[in-house]
Amino acid sequence: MEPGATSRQLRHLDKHKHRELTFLERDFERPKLVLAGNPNVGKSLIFNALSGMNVEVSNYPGTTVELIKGRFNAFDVYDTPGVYGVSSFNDEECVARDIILEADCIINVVDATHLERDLFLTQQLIDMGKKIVVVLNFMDEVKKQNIQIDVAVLAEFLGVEVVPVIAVKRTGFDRLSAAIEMAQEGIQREELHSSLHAMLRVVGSQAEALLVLEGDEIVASRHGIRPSVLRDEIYISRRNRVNYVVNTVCRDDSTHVRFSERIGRWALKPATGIPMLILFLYCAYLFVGKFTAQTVVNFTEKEIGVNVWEPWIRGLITNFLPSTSWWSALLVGEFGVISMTTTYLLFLLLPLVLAFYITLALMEDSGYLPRLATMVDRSFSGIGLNGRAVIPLILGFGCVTSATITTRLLSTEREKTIATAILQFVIPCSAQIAVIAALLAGAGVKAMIIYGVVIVTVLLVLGKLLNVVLKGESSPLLLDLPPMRLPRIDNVLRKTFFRTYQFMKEASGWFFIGALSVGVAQLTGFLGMLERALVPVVTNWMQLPAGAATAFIMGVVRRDFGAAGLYHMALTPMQITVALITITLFVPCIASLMVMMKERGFREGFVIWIGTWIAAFAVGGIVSQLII
Ligand SMILES: Nc1nc2c(ncn2[C@@H]2O[C@H](COP(=O)(O)OP(=O)(O)OP(=O)(O)O)[C@@H](O)[C@H]2O)c(=O)[nH]1
Ligand SMILES: [Mg+2]
Repeated sequence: MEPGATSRQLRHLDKHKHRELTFLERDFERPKLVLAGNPNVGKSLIFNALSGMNVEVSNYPGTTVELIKGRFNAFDVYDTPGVYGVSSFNDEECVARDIILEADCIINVVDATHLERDLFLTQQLIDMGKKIVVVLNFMDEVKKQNIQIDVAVLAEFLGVEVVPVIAVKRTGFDRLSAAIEMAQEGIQREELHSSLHAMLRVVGSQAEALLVLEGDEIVASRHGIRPSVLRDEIYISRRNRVNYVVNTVCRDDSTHVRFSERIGRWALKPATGIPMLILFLYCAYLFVGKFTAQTVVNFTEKEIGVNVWEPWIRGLITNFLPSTSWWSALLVGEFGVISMTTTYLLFLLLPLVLAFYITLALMEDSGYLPRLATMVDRSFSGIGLNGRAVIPLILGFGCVTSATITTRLLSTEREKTIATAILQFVIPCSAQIAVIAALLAGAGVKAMIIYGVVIVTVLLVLGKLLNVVLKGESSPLLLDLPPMRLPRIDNVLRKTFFRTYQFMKEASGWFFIGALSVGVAQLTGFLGMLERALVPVVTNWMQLPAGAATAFIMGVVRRDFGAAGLYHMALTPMQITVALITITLFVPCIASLMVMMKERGFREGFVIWIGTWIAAFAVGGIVSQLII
């Protein structure tokens, strides 16, 4: 059975064969329209327009890491990860390769400002004998940069429809439907004919025949044959053909270096890049840490949550239930499922998560994030990673769960393991940061410094350790730098809205479950028992009040929930430091544990999970013995 969407559909079919069989069979037969192109060329934006869905769009290569399926007219339309060619060198390519092989029609999205780079894939798709439509995107940039492209001649050279569009403005999309109807095989190069025909007889499909000729081991092994050694020869002649086409149809009249390009270069050089990074972090701190976490949250949490919402809902509930009853304790008591959870979710977490995602979207869409990756690349090699890892690690400060998924954009399993472990051990998520920042601000500068030093030390030791223990070494950074652009407000807002919505949706359930279980545990006396069991560790070893055990137990459900539990305890600044270090290093929330198990497998996920328990209590205790 072929991997990719088909096998998933078949599995699905298998699982549900008792019901909806006919519906699924029809579903299975729908023709496949596949969006394919280099990374960061606007595939997902076009996919959203066609399917009416809302997949993530960002100004960095590697935004899409798996297949996404939607509907467009009579087609199943697929968004794919960006690739420079159809081959099997990395995970993204394998995902894209299989769906491209199965495609009935391909929309090849091309960045018109990078024709030389992008048409290589176009020509390969044509050589594969696929029906394609070329979508020439970024025509706004083409105009701005004074590049002249003769679209009609390009279409003639390729032998397929070429549709110029500006995906961000949805200009040119009206021609797309008609072009898809007229999709056809392009002009294949004659020099390939004889070898292709010979291979075609063996493997039965022209597309696969080409890949075998190009030395694709996976496709060759599917047919039980050895891959050919013609790759270099085919690549060179394809490159020559593309250069010839581009030289004929395209004239680049741009003379001056644009300001955005200059900023892009400054961001890369340490002399200018480091001050830019500091300025950026300072602005982010002003916006997230000061304006949102203090001004906004003070208002929403205290004025709305504690002063208005909680008394109101408590009054309402106690109208129906006596205030001393079990029910009212569960609903509006200390860990009230309705009172405390709602205040915490809506009036504390929501503004912070919104602010964080706005900052992140601005970073992504401006093209700054990959530049940051390039700049920090060297310092990451010591912990077995390359600069690419800055993307999941920074995303982790938003939500460790979704960041764990983006570790897929790292090239090797080894790097994915290291980055996942770092995320789960040391990176606090946005909700947790808020509580940590507020508590540390109250505890003073010494507490902040100790906290920072300990966490960074654990990060470095963990990275170094894994770098030594795991076989292999860090791979070089291969990142195509997107141009710096002014972020589009509509995309920033759309992304922020959807991510925040997803986050809140995912978080709320766990918060309610957490509050409910803690509430029940408290009422049944189970909490007291657990606390007593943890007390020797918490009081003797970590020198914290016995109540901190409750916070740690809540942290098993959600780390930030645990941190929030420390909020109302009477702790000395050094106790706060120890408690925060422990809760930061402590087990990830259940949602991210699930995602980690899914991404890294049960065994590895479980080892990391147990590791966080040990590290949290060991490091917390050692620090406590040293400073309290
Ligand atoms: N100026 C301009 N920007 C565009 C255009 N089309 C896409 N973009 C921007 O290009 C970036 C990449 O868009 P995506 O849709 O995420 O690209 P993708 O091909 O799906 O990228 P990967 O999933 O990483 O392969 C985003 O910042 C878009 O806003 C366009 O026509 N003009
Ligand atoms: Mg994409």
